[in-house]
Amino acid sequence: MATGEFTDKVRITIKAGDGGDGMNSFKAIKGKPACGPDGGDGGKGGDVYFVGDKDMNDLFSFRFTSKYFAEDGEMGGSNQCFGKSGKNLYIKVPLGTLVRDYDTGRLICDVFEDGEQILVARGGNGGKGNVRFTTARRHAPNFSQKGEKVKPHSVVLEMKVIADVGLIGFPNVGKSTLLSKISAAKPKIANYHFTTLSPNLGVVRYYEKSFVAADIPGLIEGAAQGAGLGHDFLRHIERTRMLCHVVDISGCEERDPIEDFQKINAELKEYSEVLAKLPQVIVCNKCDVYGAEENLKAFKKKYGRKYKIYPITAVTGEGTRELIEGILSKLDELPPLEPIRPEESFEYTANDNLEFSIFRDEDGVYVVEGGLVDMLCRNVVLNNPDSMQYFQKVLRLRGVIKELSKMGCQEGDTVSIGEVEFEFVL
Ligand SMILES: Nc1nc2c(ncn2[C@@H]2O[C@H](COP(=O)(O)OP(=O)(O)OP(=O)(O)O)[C@@H](O)[C@H]2O)c(=O)[nH]1
Ligand SMILES: [Mg+2]
Repeated sequence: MATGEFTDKVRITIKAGDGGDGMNSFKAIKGKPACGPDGGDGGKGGDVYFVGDKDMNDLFSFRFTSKYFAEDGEMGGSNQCFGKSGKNLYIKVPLGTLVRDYDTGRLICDVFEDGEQILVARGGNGGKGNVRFTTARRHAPNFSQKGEKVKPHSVVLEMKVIADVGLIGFPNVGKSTLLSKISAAKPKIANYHFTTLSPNLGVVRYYEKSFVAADIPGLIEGAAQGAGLGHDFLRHIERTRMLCHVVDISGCEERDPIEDFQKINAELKEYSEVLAKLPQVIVCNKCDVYGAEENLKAFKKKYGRKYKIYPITAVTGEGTRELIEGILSKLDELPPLEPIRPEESFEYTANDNLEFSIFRDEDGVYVVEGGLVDMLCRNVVLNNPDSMQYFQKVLRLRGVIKELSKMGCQEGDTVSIGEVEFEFVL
């Protein structure tokens, strides 16, 4: 969603660096024919990390750049020189950013702490230079290995504010005024609905204790279905430990505070069980307005036993001290917020896909495709017997041969795998 300049969900493409190719070269000494092999290894590709940054408030900056690629490794050199590794890429995101794979929706990580670095895509390994293929039998290998190529991946970044307390209530009830009184935050305050258009965070300090409060845009009836600005912002209070429900007790907008309170709770419930279950304290604001006293009495009578109720006047700050103390003691009873851990740790790598598929083309050739083929192409050198042996072994182990037979492939039929074409032998 993007409201004004606030962006809390974006899709970007990330890619770790490719590994550099290994070098295939021979020592050159003036006046002599080529001597021994001396091709060095290619460098490793750079990794991609996400890094938590407490000073970022949203994902706005990602609207201008959608591709984030780490540097590739350099090719190996002659004289056994290693290729330089590609530089890692560190992508800064606000705290509370969930990273998901775009295609599968799978959660990759939750960037939760300031400075936390999470590896999400591993750079490809460099290929080996020809010098590394020297054996007792093979003195002059005339081939080298290619670097591992890695694929780009589409990921979705979704930010959910992390705060101890979420301030909720109808528009214009004084949520932002309250936040500005109890913290150093300077949210926009005005006498009309939907003054606040994106979440504001404020740190509330009280002697040696503190907590973070989040002020979100006002909610209205139907918010859970998207009325007003509500729905999209409700998720920003899902990662809070408790809610501070602000009610305009003066009823100055011809509204009934009790009804207001019930309507908002109904919206929370409709949006998610998580929100409905969060502990709440009630703030009855605008106690300075004529008529507030009477409403407060009725409100306390109805809810005084079930909830802690704090009458305040946010504009003057009256009653806020008791409120802060009340919130702090409630927070003491509640567990701390925890990051959402993916079921299994996961990162993109060059070998994350060794699958294959086979189809028969119009000439009757069996064509094998997929990640497995890419891997084979990198490691197999045509016309080299050792290499071809390895190739056949992999085909057998990975079930390619079995699958070909199953499809009716017979001795003598042509099979095509990457650059290799051969006659099928069982
Ligand atoms: N009389 C009186 N007015 C108040 C009090 N607190 C806030 N207001 C006024 O109420 C109006 C709305 O205040 P905001 O803090 O912007 O309200 P909000 O709940 O953040 O509103 P939205 O961001 O639109 O949801 C402003 O004109 C404030 O000056 C109070 O304690 N007493
Ligand atoms: Mg506001």
